[in-house]
Amino acid sequence: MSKPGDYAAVRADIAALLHQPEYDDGSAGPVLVRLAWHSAGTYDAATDTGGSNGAGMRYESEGGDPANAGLQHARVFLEPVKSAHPWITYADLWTLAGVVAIREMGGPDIQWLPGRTDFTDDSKLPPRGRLPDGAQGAEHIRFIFGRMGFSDQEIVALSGAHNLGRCHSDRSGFHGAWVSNPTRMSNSYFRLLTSLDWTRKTLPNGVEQFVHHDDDLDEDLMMLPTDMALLSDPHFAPWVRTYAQDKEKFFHDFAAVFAKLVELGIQRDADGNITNADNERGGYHS
Ligand code: DDH
Repeated sequence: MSKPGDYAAVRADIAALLHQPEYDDGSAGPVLVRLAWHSAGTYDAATDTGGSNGAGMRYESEGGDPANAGLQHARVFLEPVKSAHPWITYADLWTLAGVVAIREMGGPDIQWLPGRTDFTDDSKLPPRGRLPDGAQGAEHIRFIFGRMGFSDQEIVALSGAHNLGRCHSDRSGFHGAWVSNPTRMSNSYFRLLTSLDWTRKTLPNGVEQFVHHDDDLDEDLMMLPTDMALLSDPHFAPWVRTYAQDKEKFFHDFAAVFAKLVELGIQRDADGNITNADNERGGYHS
């Protein structure tokens, strides 16, 4: 067991588990990033509920939300890290794992601070339905991320996470990866979104997505309807083009907005200590 507070040791163990030859594209990284994002993306600024504190996905009401289908894989990957460092909370571990995975996959360094607590029951979990639905359009995206307090630019920067990982028919119903090298962080997602031709396709399960076929690739590339909406919306599209042209700017903005994401629902004093992590804060009661 490491010394409590030895986050470098936790980071090293997270980095060491990313290589998973039998899983997806060979890396646990993308699903860990999604776990971090879904743990935080329930935040509602108006009521100050949801967010990365609490690790609510350990409970059925949040963990069993269809929007979180498949994230048990991420939590199982992290269980040995939790056993080796039992002093870290799940809420800290899940957010830290996302940050470490992004860096290890060639992405930017993202500021991360510890101190989240784990709820000890399910009384303060956010209601289901706060995470985005890939079948929708720009209005829905702005509603969901506006609720968390993100601007149009921040929404587009965050969406660049789809440079990583893939959709699974048995999880979301969508199928395929956005880029051909989905375990390497870059701005390919934006470049492909702006430069390739995308055709609407109805999958055998009735789900509609967009695909690009290339004879040289093993499988079609894909975009969700929400990804395409970034390109058709007049306020999102300029940022898509900016990030397609400027990887450094994308990495810079992505690092800032992902750091903001994993802090949603967390209040800190000047020393960085969390002031509202005591399970007693006014929260949502289901
Ligand atoms: Fe996402 N995402 N996401 N996403 N996401 C999926 C996979 C991954 C939406 C829908 C889906 C973000 C925003 C949105 C990642 C990170 C982030 C899947 C496929 C769907 C569907 C799930 C599956 O079948 O396994 C929608 C809609 C939005 C939206 O903005 C409107 C954001 C903001 C992030 C982030 O990290 C900041 C990652 C990584 C994956 C790949 C997961 C994997 O297992 O691989």
